[in-house]
Amino acid sequence: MTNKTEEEQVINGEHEPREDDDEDDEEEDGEGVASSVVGDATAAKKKKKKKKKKKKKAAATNGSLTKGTPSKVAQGRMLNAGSFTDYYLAHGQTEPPSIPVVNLFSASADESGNISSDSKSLPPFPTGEIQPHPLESNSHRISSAELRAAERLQADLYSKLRHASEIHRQVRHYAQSFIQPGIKLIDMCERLEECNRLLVQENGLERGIGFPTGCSINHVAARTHPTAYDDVMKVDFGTQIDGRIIDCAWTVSFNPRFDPLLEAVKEGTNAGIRAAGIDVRLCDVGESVQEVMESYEVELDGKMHPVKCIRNLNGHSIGPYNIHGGKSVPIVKNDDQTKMEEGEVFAIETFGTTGRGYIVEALECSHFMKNFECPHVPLRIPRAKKLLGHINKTFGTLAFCRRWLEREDGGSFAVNGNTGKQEKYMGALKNLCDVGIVQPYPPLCDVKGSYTAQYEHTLILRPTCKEVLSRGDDF
Ligand code: HZT
Ligand code: MN
Ligand code: MN
Repeated sequence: MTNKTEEEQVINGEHEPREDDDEDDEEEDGEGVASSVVGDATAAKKKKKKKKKKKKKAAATNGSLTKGTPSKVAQGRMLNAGSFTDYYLAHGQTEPPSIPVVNLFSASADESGNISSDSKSLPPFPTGEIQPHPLESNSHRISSAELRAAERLQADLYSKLRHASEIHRQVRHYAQSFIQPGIKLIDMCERLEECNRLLVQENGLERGIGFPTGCSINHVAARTHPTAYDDVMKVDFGTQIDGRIIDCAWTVSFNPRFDPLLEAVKEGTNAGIRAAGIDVRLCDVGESVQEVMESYEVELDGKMHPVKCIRNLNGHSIGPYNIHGGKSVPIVKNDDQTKMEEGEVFAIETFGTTGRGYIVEALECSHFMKNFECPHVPLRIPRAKKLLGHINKTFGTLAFCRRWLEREDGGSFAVNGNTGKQEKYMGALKNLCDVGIVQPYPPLCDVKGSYTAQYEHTLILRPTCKEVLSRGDDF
């Protein structure tokens, strides 16, 4: 595992993605492979004959369980002119959005089922999409009065997750209205994050942005920052209320030639969501994703490309203030027998590619996060001590990026006012990474010239059902 700050990566010339990677050398490519991804358990089985499958160029969208119907919905260009107006009107929001979502909805019932008196007039935060737990052994759950009673004790948790989800939907609706060909990506991220801060009523660790906005182009699958405009862009952002993080992402493209790629990945994610549930083995989720996603192909410049799952990327469980709660959800067939459990929150995210289906860490690193199980290391270097103090109070164990450190508020106005800006912090950041307190999360790249897409939703495995918290009418 590489554990280098961006300074080192530039010195070592690792800021350029490798171009010599190909199908033949990929398995021994240990160096530069993300530490945050599962090992390639499929390597051995990979060579077995591929099931002959009918490839689809397009199929049903919008989470429909029916497959095989050609889609008439343009992928990645989700809004028609004026459509966001209707969405906001329906929810009492302004256009552009300006009202904190807490003023439009209320926390719903408490554990006794009572609505608190100060919020009688407001509807509860909208519930996500409800799906039954998939296994036969759990079919009783959906109608169990006992389990429903157990859920009432979790009303406060669900309310926070739904609150964060509604903010995510409104922020992304706004983003979808202003993302246009030619937009400067740095402006896109800042507008999106500004809206996120406003609707969540940013208040330091209590409420805020969940992690830095990912804005990753073409062969770069995740975690990059805006640098240039091109064709297939993944937008990945989060919102957190009291440490309860909603992690949700979609893909934007303006050229319809990429529609089959986007649809393959959207349906791959939907297949993963359908497969998820209490007692379900993680390997079975991966297999469901792969089955659906790899049934698609995409034609680019007269050449057919099979859509491949990026096999060393995965979804993950989410804990309070912990974006990676400990379990990884594979997106290919593998042998992980670990089961999903009642009460767990998962980000189901899948990535598809026209490339080799395997990513490496490359390019300059902009995303960082404290190790959740952080070693206690006495720091002697004053700058490192000061930066760690800033990170602790501003982000805690939430992810952050260099762009936030360089803001006047250092990442949170509520915490730092206008005097949070970090100066000459690079050496200190490298020091914190070297001693293992902070982990760098460099961009994840497939081969140059390839195109990758991503869709991601956050769900919770409630006792009676699975709730797809971040589901919207967009994806
Ligand atoms: C890490 C650092 C961040 C978590 C997934 C992810 C964006 O790739 C399975 C285990 C933000 C998030 C994360 F700055 N990662 N979801 N959305 N990134 S991850 C991962 O590190 S996948 C861990
Ligand atoms: Mn994400
Ligand atoms: Mn995620």
